[in-house]
Amino acid sequence: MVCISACIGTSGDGRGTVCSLIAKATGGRRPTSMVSNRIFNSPHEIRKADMLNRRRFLLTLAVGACASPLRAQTPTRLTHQVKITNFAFLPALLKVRAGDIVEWTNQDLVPHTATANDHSWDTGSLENGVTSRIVMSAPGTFAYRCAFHPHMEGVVTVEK
Ligand SMILES: [Cu+2]
Repeated sequence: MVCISACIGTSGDGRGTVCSLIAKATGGRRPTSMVSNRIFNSPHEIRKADMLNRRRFLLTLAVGACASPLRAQTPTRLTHQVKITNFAFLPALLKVRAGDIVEWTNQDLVPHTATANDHSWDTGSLENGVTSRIVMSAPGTFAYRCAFHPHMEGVVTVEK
């Protein structure tokens, strides 16, 4: 339904980008030429035919716009999992895309953290079995460690 509303505003002249694309896809038919050349007996009949055509047009619009590649380009946000086990981050090196989520789960009996060395993010103290999620919105290379056990190190690389 979002697909329809994006185009209704310009359906009058058919000059909107999406509208003209759809007009081409539907054989050049535009909303303005929706009432065909047949003779109508009353204004009521014209209105009825117009509405039917309009409905058919919107249906075409919805199907066409929703199936367009524009929709497929929507980036997908991925979730990456890092286990904290035996005083180590697994995997220690992680490559993600900006907007992705990294999830740390502590499987050790003692608490750990995943704390960026530049302090741009921090899971805080994670008890055994606890998971913390961080959205990696800023691109860059982030070395991190456990605040309690600094020898525990990892790197998250965030690509644009
Ligand atoms: Cu630790």
